[in-house]
Amino acid sequence: MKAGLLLSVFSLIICTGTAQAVPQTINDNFIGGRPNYTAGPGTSVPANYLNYVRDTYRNADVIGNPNSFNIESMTVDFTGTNTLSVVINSSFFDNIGELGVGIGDLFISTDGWSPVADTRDDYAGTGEDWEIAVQLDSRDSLAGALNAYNLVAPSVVLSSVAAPAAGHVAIYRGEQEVRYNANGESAIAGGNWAIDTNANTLTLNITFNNTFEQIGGAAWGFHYAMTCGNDVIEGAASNTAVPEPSTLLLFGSAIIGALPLRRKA
Ligand SMILES: [Ca+2]
Ligand SMILES: [Ca+2]
Ligand SMILES: [Ca+2]
Ligand SMILES: [Ca+2]
Repeated sequence: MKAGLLLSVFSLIICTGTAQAVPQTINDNFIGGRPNYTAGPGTSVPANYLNYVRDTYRNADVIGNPNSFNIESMTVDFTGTNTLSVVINSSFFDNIGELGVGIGDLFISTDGWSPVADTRDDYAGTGEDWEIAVQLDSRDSLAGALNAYNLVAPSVVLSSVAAPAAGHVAIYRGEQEVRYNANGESAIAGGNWAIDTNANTLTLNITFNNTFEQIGGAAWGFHYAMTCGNDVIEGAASNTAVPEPSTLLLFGSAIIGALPLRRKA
């Protein structure tokens, strides 16, 4: 007896079981509170002008020209157990220095992100507390080193603008965390940053001394604004690595040929 020929072909593909970091994009849905103004020298403003400014700009995601100040998004990528890259997309990165406005530092929460439900009421005194500040060096250039610190309140710089010319008023979003000037704190992370004026991005590469697990929970929060706070972005990202699809088996069976059974008498 000769059995029919049955040829079964199967292939086996085994993916590595290592976890894979997935970049997480935070879109700018955060407005932030406390529009404010600075009057030029000798400029008088009507009584209750601050209330007028706050009412007028309460719904404004961007105060001023969006082509100069709009922040679009932030992409957070936990690329290892202690390395993190953050890319911020903003038209501002092609307009640095306009009206005296400079690039900001990055603020991180290591225990989640809980903004005021109506973010129009969220400013430095409300919403999430930031545990870590990432301070850029050489802020007047387009690239440099950076250090991160466990945040202490006195080192936080809030949003402001330079006084405009006499007879003018500059409106901005006040009371937002924009920079950090460490004063003797020990760095908990180092790294580098760079602006790309074609892509309109600021990229921060941050390497922590300890692992994310040692530093905080799985859910983190992020906050960024230029020094005037004219647009502010906040959002959440998880440092829990996403496991790749577990061992993946692919069976491809192919019957190459089957001959009819023949029996000997
Ligand atoms: Ca925006
Ligand atoms: Ca926090
Ligand atoms: Ca806040
Ligand atoms: Ca915003």
